[in-house]
Amino acid sequence: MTLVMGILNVTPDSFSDGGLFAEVDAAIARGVQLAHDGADLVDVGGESTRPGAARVTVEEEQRRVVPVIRALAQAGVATSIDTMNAATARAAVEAGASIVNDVSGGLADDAMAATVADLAVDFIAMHWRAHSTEMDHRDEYVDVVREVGDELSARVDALVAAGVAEDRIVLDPGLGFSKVTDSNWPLLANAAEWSGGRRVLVGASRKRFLGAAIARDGVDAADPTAREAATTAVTTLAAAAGAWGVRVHDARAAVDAIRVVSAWENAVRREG
Ligand code: PMM
Repeated sequence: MTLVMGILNVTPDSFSDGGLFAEVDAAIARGVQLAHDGADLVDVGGESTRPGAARVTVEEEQRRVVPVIRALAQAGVATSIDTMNAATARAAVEAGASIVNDVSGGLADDAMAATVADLAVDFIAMHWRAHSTEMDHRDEYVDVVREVGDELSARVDALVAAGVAEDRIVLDPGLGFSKVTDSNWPLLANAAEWSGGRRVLVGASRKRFLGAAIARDGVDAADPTAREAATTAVTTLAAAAGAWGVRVHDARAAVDAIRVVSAWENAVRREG
């Protein structure tokens, strides 16, 4: 069955009210809640990758995520680390994370591939062209499915050359990353083509392209929380298409959708 990865961003705009400890405590509570809601895994990130977001230092990133991962591990909650930094990936795995999720697929930090090979954990390689400040200008494709497939396949080759076991690699189309609106749908609809049969993670939750699809009178397409039903529709279709996992804010809704897909599939009459 498709796995549910619950999103836990420890990325406050400022620590001015409450400070880092309050932020970390709130994040731990949220992670436990996600697991309680049925998330198989909680994806902990300390650096915002929103369009236009500035980068944080590796030290600051680790101050945010490491205590959260350690506390969740103690609470029996499985985690992945959402980072582009090899040093943070290592610190997070040492604190208990079991998967490294890199939105740059190893491109942002030259040390990532060798670090993941050494850590011997699963690696989520997302399709990525540029950092958040410039990614919206890199939505340039003639054939998005073929180009994303080729660029991901080049990442797989580089990772394997650095010693990462091929079956440790999960591919992700990077919805919303250098893909403004229309570029996202062909990737969702043709995952078998660009993934070359590898495990696929889909991260559509509350993203802008869903807002564009549901926009009409009475719907605030700019409000991310108005995109929940659309997110669940994508989860349903991704699960039916055999996705390995979905990365979502609302774990309960995703689990419900995946259970429905499973009940439906179990009821299909097969010959023989
Ligand atoms: N999206 C975001 C952050 N990390 N990781 C993977 N593997 N796939 C994604 O699509 C992805 C990600 C940005 O979304 P958020 O700001 O809602 O966390």
